[in-house]
Amino acid sequence: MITLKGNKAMITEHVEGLAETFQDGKYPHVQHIHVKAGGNGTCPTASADEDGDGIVNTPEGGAAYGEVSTTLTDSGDTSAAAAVDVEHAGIKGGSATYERTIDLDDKTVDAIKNGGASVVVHGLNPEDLPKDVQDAKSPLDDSLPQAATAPALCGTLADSQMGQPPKGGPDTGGGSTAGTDDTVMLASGGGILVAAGAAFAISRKKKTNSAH
Ligand SMILES: [Cu+2]
Repeated sequence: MITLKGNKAMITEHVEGLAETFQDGKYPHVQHIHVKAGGNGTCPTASADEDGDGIVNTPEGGAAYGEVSTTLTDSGDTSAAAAVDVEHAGIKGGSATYERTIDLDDKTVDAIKNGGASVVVHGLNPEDLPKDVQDAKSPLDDSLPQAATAPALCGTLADSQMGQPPKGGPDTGGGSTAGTDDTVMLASGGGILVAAGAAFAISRKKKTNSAH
């Protein structure tokens, strides 16, 4: 949930069920607000897997959710320049609560109001992936494995009345498809706009397990 007052955004987020560990530490899940030019941000479904390797990687997902506009880091830089800063990843480990108040640029604020903004949490568990997919480098940063930057959760933000969470909730079963039909679109007064979205796991092409 993001509460907007002008360009100030109070972000509260809870995630669970993501990959827990990476090497010896907590898995760094980078996360962003993505902005789709022209609005109509959505979350990719498994059909976005153009190269057929079994996962939706970040460029493949971009057709649905657009480019990184804001990086939801744990501290410091929140610009797109910090997109793959795993050291300051906003989510560390499989379950976490993220709370931070940051300033957004005008483009991002407009996109949130216009339905063009989605929150994407990245980082799949390599052990869930086929060997060749495990070994592939990230298309964003070849010092990182592809799994680290592939999207794991995605939710499109929509206007929501104060205190009204989106209807429904994340599918607790494996292999759910991305969707935005759980959001509510209601005007709110007083200059505060609450944008909320429940994120859905981006399913693997083959529903062999709960990929997150
Ligand atoms: Cu992202």
